[in-house]
Amino acid sequence: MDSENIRSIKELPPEENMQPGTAACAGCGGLLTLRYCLKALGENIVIVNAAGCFTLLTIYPFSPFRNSWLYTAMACAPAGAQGVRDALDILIKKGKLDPEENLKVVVLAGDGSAYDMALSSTSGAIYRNLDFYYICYDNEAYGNTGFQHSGASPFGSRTGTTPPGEKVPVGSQLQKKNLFDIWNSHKPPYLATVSPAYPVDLMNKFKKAEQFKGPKLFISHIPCPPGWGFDPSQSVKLAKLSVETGLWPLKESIHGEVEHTFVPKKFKPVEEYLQAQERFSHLFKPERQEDALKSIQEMVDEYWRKNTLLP
Ligand SMILES: Cc1ncc(C[n+]2csc(CCOP(=O)(O)OP(=O)(O)O)c2C)c(N)n1
Ligand code: SF4
Repeated sequence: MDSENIRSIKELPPEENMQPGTAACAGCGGLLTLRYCLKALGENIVIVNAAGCFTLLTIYPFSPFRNSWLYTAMACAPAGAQGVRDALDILIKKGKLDPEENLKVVVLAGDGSAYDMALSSTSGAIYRNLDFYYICYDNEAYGNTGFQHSGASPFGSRTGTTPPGEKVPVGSQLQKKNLFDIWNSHKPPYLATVSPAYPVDLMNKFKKAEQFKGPKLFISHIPCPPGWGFDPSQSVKLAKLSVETGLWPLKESIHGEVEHTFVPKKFKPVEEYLQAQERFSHLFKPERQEDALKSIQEMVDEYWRKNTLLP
């Protein structure tokens, strides 16, 4: 990619590095994120894929990718990436691989892997300054196996293992982990949040990341129609709402210094986002759970106040 910033969606590279016709659900926000990421990364990459929904994209002998792809267990994609990176470096050093033919190493993982099972192996990879890209598509649950609660599931949500009931009407009582801050405390060269509803922001972040050697980390908040409970046609609208309500701040960090890359002029109420999904419907009916709704809004306001972007 050239170094000029992309200014509009019309300037996105026309090349597709992922072919249509995958086994992913219609309207999968993760698939859309991946499509944009692959436009940015090009085809000279090897994907190290932690078990999850995207395991199903490549089923021998079919693959939607133009690039190489390696499957690992949920906890160890960053360790797999280390092995691939080492092998490439050794081949280059021995003169058996032309540096021109070097591949970018890319981890692809869901939130169950990134926030929970692979947290320590990711921490180790960042600590060792492994030269790789990490893309976490965050649908806020263990999607592939029935949408069970993960460390990324938000307070008040219904998941496969936090069904709202008489004893716990709110659904999940836990707060989503702050993976951005956890990763950022390692001061990686480049870290960003992205969204499939903001492809220009996403592409420019990948362009910027390219200049850094070491870990380049991305977390994308991705709508999941079957897990969240909405019509697949509304996927991009929901991704946009999570940003417009302030729930998913678009930001980047360079060596630990954080900057927001987009701040909504006027924040929409969080309820607009919550009401559009079945997984939060119990907060509105049979009666409104005012305390829960208020605390979700307050959590968002507090974030932006802390970042001095709200009065
Ligand atoms: C140690 C371990 N436990 C359970 C599983 C079964 N499993 C396969 S995919 C998956 C869900 C992965 O969730 P996530 O990482 O969020 O990705 P998503 O399915 O949402 O794409 C699980 C639990 C596994 N592969 N390994
Ligand atoms: S379950 Fe959700 S994340 Fe998984 S493929 Fe379907 S839409 Fe995508």
